[in-house]
Amino acid sequence: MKIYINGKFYDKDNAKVSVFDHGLLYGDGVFEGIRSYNRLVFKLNEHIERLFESAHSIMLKIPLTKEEMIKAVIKTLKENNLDDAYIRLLVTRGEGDLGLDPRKCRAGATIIIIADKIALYPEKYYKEGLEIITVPTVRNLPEALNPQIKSLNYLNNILAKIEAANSGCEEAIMLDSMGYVAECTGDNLFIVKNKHLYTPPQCMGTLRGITRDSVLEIARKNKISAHEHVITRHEVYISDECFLTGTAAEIIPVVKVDGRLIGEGKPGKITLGLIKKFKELTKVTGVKY
Ligand code: PXG
Repeated sequence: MKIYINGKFYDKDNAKVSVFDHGLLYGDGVFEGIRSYNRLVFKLNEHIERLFESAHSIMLKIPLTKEEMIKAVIKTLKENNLDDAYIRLLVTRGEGDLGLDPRKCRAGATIIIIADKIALYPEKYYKEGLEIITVPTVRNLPEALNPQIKSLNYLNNILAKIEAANSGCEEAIMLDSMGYVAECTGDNLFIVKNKHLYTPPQCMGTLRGITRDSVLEIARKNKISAHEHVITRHEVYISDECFLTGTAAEIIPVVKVDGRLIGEGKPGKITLGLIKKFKELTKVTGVKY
């Protein structure tokens, strides 16, 4: 495996950053998780756009242009010769001192790109569906650390993941401070009711997921009415179908929430149709390498 750090490639054992990097000391940085299928990078421009938006919001200057960043991702993929890959792109605040003041990070940002293979959940869950629960840890307040910023500080989500694991579940529903469904720890949530698709709007402490947007696009193209609407736990419990979306997870059906069976307790028809269309889309769209 060849890992890109600030323009150079390193083997896994030699790919290292300073212990004074503020990405490590404070989670001060931003990231993206991207996938390629069949030598096509899915929604690369959208991921780069979101990375630069996250960086702009936290006043982190990325020392590459968007075009240069795209080239760096493509170069890393070519170097690793993977047909299907998961790409983790990180920009940290860089090396500073032990104080949290980012102005001390004089050397500028560190850019790291790792391309590898991952399957987020065991294959059986894609066929049979996941059981998930709502956890006590609420999603970060947009007024504090906006979930739209894909920052390296993922403790909010990790705490929720721990709570899910403690209850024997793979994923957790996180609510916003008002008690509405925000999202899961690394995925967006959708429900289907009476053939209509619903997902929480991005202002509800929800990341505007790129897979989420692809699903909304596929739904609208296939004449499935799709709505960005606030969702309560009750509405999830009484939904006909439920599924999660994310670059790492792709689209995964949910069949049980907080002990309540969803629909007939197996992956729903609309969910399976969307999975099929999403797979078709990933095979033919993207930036080639
Ligand atoms: N919500 C959150 C909080 C996320 O982190 C998504 C939704 C889905 O967004 P995309 O754009 O990917 O459709 C994410 C992204 C992991 C992992 O290892 C998960 C994500 C990113 C990086 C790693 O579980 N999910």
